[in-house]
Order: sequence, then structure tokens, then C-alpha cells
Amino acid sequence: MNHKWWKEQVVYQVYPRSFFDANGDGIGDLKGIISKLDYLILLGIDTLWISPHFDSPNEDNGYDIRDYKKVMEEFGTMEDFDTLLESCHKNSIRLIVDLVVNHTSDEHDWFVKSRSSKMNDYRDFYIWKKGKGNDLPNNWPAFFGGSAWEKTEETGEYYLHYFSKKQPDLNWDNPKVRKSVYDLMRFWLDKGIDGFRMDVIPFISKDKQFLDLSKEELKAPQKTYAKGPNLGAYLKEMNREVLSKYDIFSVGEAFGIGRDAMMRMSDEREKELDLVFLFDIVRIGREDWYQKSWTLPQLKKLFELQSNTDSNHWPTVFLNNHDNPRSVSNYGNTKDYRVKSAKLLALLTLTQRGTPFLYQGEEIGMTNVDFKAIDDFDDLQVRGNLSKVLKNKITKEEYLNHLNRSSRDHSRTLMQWTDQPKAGFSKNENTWFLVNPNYHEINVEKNLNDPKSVFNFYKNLIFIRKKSKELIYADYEDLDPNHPQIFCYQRLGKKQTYLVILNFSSDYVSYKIPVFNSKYRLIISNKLDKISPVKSNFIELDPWDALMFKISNLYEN
Ligand code: TEU
Ligand code: CA
Repeated sequence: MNHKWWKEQVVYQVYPRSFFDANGDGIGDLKGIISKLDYLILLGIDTLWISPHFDSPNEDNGYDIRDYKKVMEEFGTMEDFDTLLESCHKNSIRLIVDLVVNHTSDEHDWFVKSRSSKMNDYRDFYIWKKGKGNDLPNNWPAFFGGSAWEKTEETGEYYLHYFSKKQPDLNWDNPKVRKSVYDLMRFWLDKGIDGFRMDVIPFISKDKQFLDLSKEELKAPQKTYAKGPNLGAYLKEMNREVLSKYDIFSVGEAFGIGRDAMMRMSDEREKELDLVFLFDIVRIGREDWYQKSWTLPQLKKLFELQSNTDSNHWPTVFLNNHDNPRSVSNYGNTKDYRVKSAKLLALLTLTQRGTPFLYQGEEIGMTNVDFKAIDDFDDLQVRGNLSKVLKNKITKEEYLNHLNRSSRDHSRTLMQWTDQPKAGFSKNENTWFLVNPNYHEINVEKNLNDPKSVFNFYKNLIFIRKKSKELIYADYEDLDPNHPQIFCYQRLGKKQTYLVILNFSSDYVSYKIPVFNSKYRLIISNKLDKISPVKSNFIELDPWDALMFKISNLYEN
């Protein structure tokens, strides 16, 4: 296994809009992030990833970029960005930014020109097609509802948009597009950023046969959209032209691809991307907004597939982000064991083989919101899917029930700093989005003051992980894949072995540890009271107990 700095990092994702509002206009901003850097330093993170901070009309909260070389006005100025970067580096924190180049905003200058006529220089920057008579070019759907094709009056042709119609897809087959993307990448890299998270990167290459999707394919169009013929070639070119020239890392958001494609994209020998997010775990039991039940053995299987890869590949580990519900609501028990189950998830995330990505608020155990009506959501996806939902004879109430478990908005509520109004996020009572009413109970201030808080558990774990290269690089082995309540695995290093036992249930469980002897030493646990040394293979586990032991392979401790 090649050691690389980005394999040893703990990454923390900030959604700037919701993190901290420094100037009091109700919207989070770059100065807000700067003012909270001390908090992130205390937590011990190594890399900060910020969701898009570029000029945007905010149809999709910045994932629709109007100008790649300008900072979004609500977030501040280029000077603020430079200060953020400088402050990060001064504190040995690396900064990565979002690269959203599958599509732009329809207000981007390239698109404004492109749509104006068939003859202009930018026409081929996007994907234009004639309709089939009066019909759409084909049956491809957009993720935010409706068709992926939109007709414009100027020329009567349709342009392709996999997301909203305000997010036209770029035509990567045009070398000028690729050159322009590499140019904007260099612009930020030359400022000194430490890498990119690449939005829906598998979608950049389009299959220009434009065949209709089958009934089966329509259920998960992302799988087809991610199979464009030139994806590998374009990523290799991007690596050769740009990425390889800097000491940075790249992580691709690989919506739509399976494990094999993920392994290929981030295979060190292929020279495409360094890391890739695989969606299987975060989407377990869920297709889009539709939430289904799942079992622990299924989850363990996904961890096995993610963690147990060959030495040419390095995984990522994450349980939530700005597109997914809160992890403790999704996998834990927020009713009776919020703190304990949040800590269990912390132990799971930070003891896997792979680079962990934490999401703002996860470290204090923030939860989903209980939305009362469809209108209370902000996300364009919620409204976009409504007509499709109703067409499928699903009632509004049912839809709301699903959204209360699956919506992206659960992660986009305001960061909970204190128990002051708006959770201390802003001095303004008109904030862009709501705060979870549980902020009196769940907030940073409370967490910092309590040595047994979720925050302090994360902090301790990050410290333990950073101290041990063995824990980072060791092999992963699931010791009990079929147990319905217990997740038990070991990390086998050369000198040390780490043993993790997680009770993924609200039950009391007498558990026979598959491997154990008296030399195992407890390193960390979320148990409420001090536990007596574990002497035999049998352990009595309380609900959501999580423990990690260590043993020297040489039996010399
Ligand atoms: O997300 C694409 C993606 O993976 C999906 O989760 C998507 O958000 C949606 O749920 C599809 O049903 C990326 C960004 O992370 C997301 O915020 C953007 O909205 C999207 O791309 C478009 O840029
Ligand atoms: Ca602000």
C-alpha cells in the first residue's frame, strides 16, 4: 500500500450557506467559516471541503455556476476566499473546493451565447438536439423532475439538462469545453487550494446515440448517464493536463456507478482520480426519495465491499453529506439513544479503511427535522418530483413521510452553535432556511462543555486515528457478517490489531466475540459507566454500545 497524505486525512464538509452567518444577512458566508476555524482545529480535522462558493443564481444552492472565477456575492469576496485559504494553511488545514463541471447555470455567459443562435462560437459548448417531430428528442428524465430536454425559442432546438433546466449540461466532446474547464481548475489551483471534490463526475461523457431508456433503466437513470463512452479518456486527460501538475487530491462524486467502475476510476495505475465516493452505503434502502427498510447484514456487506479493496485503490468513508439525511437519524436511534448511537457511528466512520469525510453537525449529533408540510422544504428536488409522485398514486402524506426520512433538506438546516435564537447561526431573524427546533438540546456550546459529548468522542477518535498509521492502513476483516445486531470487525496491521464491536440495536445483547483473549486492551468506548476489563469471549452489550480494543500482534504489551 502506497502511503499518501490524503489517505491519512480526516475531511470535514462545510455547506457554507448553513454554517455561520458573519455579516447578519441571514445567509452563511466565507467570513463565517473563517470565524469558526478554531472550532474545526479543536475537532482535529485535516481538510476542509466547502460546497460551491462560486457566483450563482442559486437555483440549486450553488450547484449551478454562473461564473467560475467569481465568489458568490452572498458568501463574500475573492479577498475573503484568499483569507480563508491563508487561514487554513496557517493552521495546517488543507482546503478543497467543489468542481461542478458536468453543467453550468443557464445564466453562465457560455450558455447565454450558446442558446442565442445555431451559428455562434459557443453553440457546441452544450448539447443541442432537434425534437422528433413535435416530440422530445428522447425519453431521458431529469433528476429534479420532468424531461432532461428543454426547448428554447431562439432556435427551436432542445438542450440537455440532467438536473434542473437551469443547469444545462456541458458538451465535453468539444475540446474547447475541456480546455476551458482545465483553465478554471488551474485558476483555483494556482491560488493554492489542495484539491477538488468533483460533482457528478461520471456524467460528463454523453452517449450521443441518445437511445431511449428502457422501463428498467428509467427507474435509476443515473446508471445509464454514468456510462458515457469517453469518461475514462477525459479523466485521464484532465489528470495529465492539470491534476498531476500539483500536489493535491481529487475526489469524484460517483453518483450512478457501481463498485467496479469506482475501483477503476480511482485505481492508482489508471491515473484518473484519487478517491471516489460510492453511494451504496449512504443510499442503503433508498431509491431517490423513496425510503425502504434495510438490515444490518446488508449494511455490513456494503462496508465489506467498500473497505476490502486491493492496494491500488483507496476508499472513502461517509455516512452523510448535503444530499442525504442526517446519519444518526438514518442509522441510529434518535428517540432514546441519540448520543450513544451518534458515537457508535463516529467509531464506525473513523475506524474504517479509507479517508473519512464528516459533514457539518454530524460531530454534535444533529438530526433530521420533522417537516409538517411539503411547502416547508426548500430543496428544488422536493417540488420537482411532486407531479411524478402524484402520478404514481402516492399521496402527499405518503410523500411527506418519505421525505421526512430521505430529503436533502435535513442536512441543510442551520448549524446549531448555541441555544440562542436561530441556534446562534445568525443575528438576523430572517434566515434563508429553518433551524431544527431541537437546537436548545443539541448545539456546539453544550457539546464543548460536556466531556462525554458526541463532539468530544469525535475529537478523541480523530486523535487516535491520526496517531496510528496502522489503524489507517491495516486490512479490514468483518468477523461476523451475518449477526443481525452486532457489527464486529478487525483491522489487521503488521504490529497491531484493532477490534471494533458495535451493537447496532436498541437491545441488550450477550455477545460471544469471535476472537478474543486477555491481551486485548480497551482503547475507547461509548459506554456510560466504566467497564470492567473484558476477561472472556463473552460480553454483555447495552443498546448502541460501541467499543474498540487493541492487541499487539507480538503479544508484547
Ligand atoms: O449531487 C448528485 C447526486 O448525487 C444526487 O444526490 C442528487 O443530489 C439528487 O439526489 C439526485 O436525485 C450533486 C450535488 O451534490 C447536488 O447537491 C446537486 O444538486 C447535483 O449534483 C447537481 O449538481
Ligand atoms: Ca451572511
